[in-house]
Amino acid sequence: MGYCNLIMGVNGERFFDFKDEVKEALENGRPVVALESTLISHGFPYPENLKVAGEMEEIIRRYGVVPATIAVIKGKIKIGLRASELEFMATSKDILKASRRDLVAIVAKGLNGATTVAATMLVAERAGIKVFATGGIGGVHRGVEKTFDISADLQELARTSVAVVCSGAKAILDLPLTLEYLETMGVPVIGFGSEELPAFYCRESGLKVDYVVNNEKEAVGIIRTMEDLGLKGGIIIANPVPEEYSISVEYMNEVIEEAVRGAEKEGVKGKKLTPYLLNKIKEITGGKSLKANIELVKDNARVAAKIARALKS
Ligand code: PSU
Ligand code: MN
Repeated sequence: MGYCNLIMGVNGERFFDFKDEVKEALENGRPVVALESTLISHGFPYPENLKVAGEMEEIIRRYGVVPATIAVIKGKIKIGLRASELEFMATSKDILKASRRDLVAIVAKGLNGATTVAATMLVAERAGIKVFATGGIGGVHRGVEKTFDISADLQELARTSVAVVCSGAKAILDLPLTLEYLETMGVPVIGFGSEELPAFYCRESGLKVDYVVNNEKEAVGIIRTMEDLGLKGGIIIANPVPEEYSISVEYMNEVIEEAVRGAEKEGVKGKKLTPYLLNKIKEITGGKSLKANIELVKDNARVAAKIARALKS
């Protein structure tokens, strides 16, 4: 019986491909941080996507932690991407967006999928990875009363035990409704040195988080308590974008409203909506949003690495 069977349960092994360094780290109880691939394939443009993906991994390594970027390539669930695979995810036009509901078909049909927060969480949990860094989670979309568009990330957070370090939910969402949904689902929302839920490009949103931790040790206290109480489900560790890259809420709201109007006019919806809006916002802000996005994901990688390391000590 191979390594995967031990941690994956029965019959899963043939679907997984662990990068050597990740496998070794997991076997030896060394800290690992999971990273998603939707932000590489659909979130950032090329070549920034490849650069950021590499930088996130490098930052994590600096803390003695092993990065495991998760994706599906030709039907194999990759836990840790090799350089050529990272490049493939950053450049190929042939990559589907893989959330929970897509994962099974993409694997069964041997296709390529970039994993969202939801899919990355579920794969990370299977692999025994407890900390995951990303930009922003999905959530309740503006105009939900007409579209019913609520990201599967929120349901995943309710049931999958991984701590997600992020800069809140994407600013394009309805943040008050996203918080309400998370409350209903029982997901702890913890500010990392911040009393407010960050709004992705902005440090502030005007919405309070439930609780604050001031460092990685306190974050570990929350994660361990949840585990020891036998409570299943994710935890949101909300880390605001570094001050110097933060964009003002007022300006960002105008930009987002313009982008949302564009999507309505062009009839963009469903899984195409998030990439469309992010791209539109980048255009309107003349790249300022892109810079903020890059810096916030890097900072989240840093915080996640510190938490993963502290979890092992
Ligand atoms: N944040 C970004 N870029 C992205 C995403 C988030 O800056 O591409 C992705 C994440 O992978 C998240 C997904 O899980 O968007 C949510 O998509 P949806 O709303 O379709 O569930
Ligand atoms: Mn959606």
